Amino acid sequence: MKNTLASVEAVVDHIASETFSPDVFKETGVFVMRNAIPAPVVQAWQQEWRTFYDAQLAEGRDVNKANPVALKEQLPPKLASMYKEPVFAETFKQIFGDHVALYNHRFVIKDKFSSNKVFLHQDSCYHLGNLNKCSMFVPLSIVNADNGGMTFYAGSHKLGVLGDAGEINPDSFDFKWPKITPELNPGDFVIMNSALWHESGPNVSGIDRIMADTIVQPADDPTGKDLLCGEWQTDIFYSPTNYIRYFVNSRVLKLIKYEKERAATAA
Ligand SMILES: O=C(O)CCC(=O)C(=O)O
Ligand SMILES: [Fe+2]
Repeated sequence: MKNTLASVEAVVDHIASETFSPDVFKETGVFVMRNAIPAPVVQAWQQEWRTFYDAQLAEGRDVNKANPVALKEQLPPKLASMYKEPVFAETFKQIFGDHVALYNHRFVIKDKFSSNKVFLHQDSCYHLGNLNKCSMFVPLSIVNADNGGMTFYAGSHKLGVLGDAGEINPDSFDFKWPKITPELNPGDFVIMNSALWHESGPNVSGIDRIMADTIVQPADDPTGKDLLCGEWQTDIFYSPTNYIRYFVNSRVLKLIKYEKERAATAA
């Protein structure tokens, strides 16, 4: 039984463990690693976050209009290099093999400036390079349904990329994926296939939900930024930043053009 809804349902209760299971992850597209990061390491990150937040964010920040939860401000060095903690490479080797690279590292937070829900989507349609990517979400706060914890549609990565970018309508399919909203504590982390559908509710408890969101991929992808382990398997590199420059004409360029025309007409 492979690549069916039943094969997802058979393992969905094994989605969280202190030991990573590549077989479960293959079926579900999501896995929760429990107590995986050494406590002193997590405490140092939490301390760094508090100092950074109080000094630079608490009084107001430049909320990202395209994606309010995605923090725009430059992270301090200790938080910018979190992905180098060895447990991450050890886990991702089991998915991607010996050579693992970084695609992107950022924070996604729900504080008083970005407490709203995030609509159901998959991330792959926003990525450059190869589609064989995973996110890891590393909480520095508690995470639950009340402070906007993420919900994952286990198995939905099996459908691959749906052809457009935006809010998915789960009712447009004649099957339903099991939904899970894991409670997380600092020290845990979540691994998610980038094609997996996910969403999150509003933060109604008022306890800030703080997570790093790191995207990793095999080291043969030319969009890699740094190595987690192994060696580069490509000699060609290019940057995903400001990707519209790679097009003469495109959907995004058309939207920009239409928006400019609309603004000019309205004026
Ligand atoms: O922070 C969240 O709840 C979800 C963020 C997310 O999925 C994204 O930015 O792609
Ligand atoms: Fe996402």
